[in-house]
Amino acid sequence: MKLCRFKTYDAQPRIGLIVDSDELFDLTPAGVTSLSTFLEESDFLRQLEKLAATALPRHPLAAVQVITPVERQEVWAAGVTYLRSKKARMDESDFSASAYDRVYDAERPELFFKSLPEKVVSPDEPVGIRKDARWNVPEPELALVIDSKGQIAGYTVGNDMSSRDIEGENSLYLPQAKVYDRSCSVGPFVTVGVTEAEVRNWTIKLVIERHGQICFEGETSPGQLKRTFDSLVSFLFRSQMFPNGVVLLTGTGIIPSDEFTLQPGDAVRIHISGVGTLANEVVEV
Ligand code: DO4
Ligand code: MG
Repeated sequence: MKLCRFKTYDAQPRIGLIVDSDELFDLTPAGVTSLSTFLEESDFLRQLEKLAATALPRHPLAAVQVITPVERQEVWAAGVTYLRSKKARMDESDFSASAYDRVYDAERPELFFKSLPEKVVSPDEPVGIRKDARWNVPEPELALVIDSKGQIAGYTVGNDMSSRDIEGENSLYLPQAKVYDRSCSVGPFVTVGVTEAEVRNWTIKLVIERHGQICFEGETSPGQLKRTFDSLVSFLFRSQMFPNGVVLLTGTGIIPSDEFTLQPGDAVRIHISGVGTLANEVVEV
């Protein structure tokens, strides 16, 4: 089952249950007004089954604006969780190569703060590349939607936009390479009621179009992720509370070749087979 946040003419965010690929049920009249609060409830899956059999208003998906499922959660990210990412970081940086090599094998993962909730970019809104960077890429990542108790409630799509030249120059510049205006997009749907084993069989695809032509495409699978989801979550929750829950991007396994950099106007599409497609155009910020 998939959930989303959406807006109609009244511009108030509403909560939707995706019925099929074309339509959603509006859960708001049934009292579901906050996605993260609903996902805190231990029996939310049972409630969803009942709600799916209730007469609720339906909307064609094409007639609503789907917005990011992130409400009040911080967004964090894991790095160097795929072999492809370790290789790319070591290639881009003489300075920090051994740090990336070590963290890939270490017990403690790399975890970094990515975005305040209010700065998260919704599907179909522009993501940013920094004016002062010359080597920019999207990072297509499976995102875990985690409740305040540290339980994984669902899965969505994240884009960890990154400036590789800034990151490669000095690892102390990582926050500037990763955190700037429009650097994090999350959505469109949250898939619930699936196991980690099922999610590991999904595919993640990245397609970048420039002037209507595909200029990069790549594919991986969460099955290639070196760490378990629970181990990432348990490190994130060590000595830290998330009263509103948290969204964790789990790292990228798709990195364009070193000659590639994004340009303003590029269209980025990240498709995760069990969730849907997160699409954003690129602007300079
Ligand atoms: O330190 C580098 C961050 C790597 C990252 O964001 C990733 O592997 O996805
Ligand atoms: Mg990343």
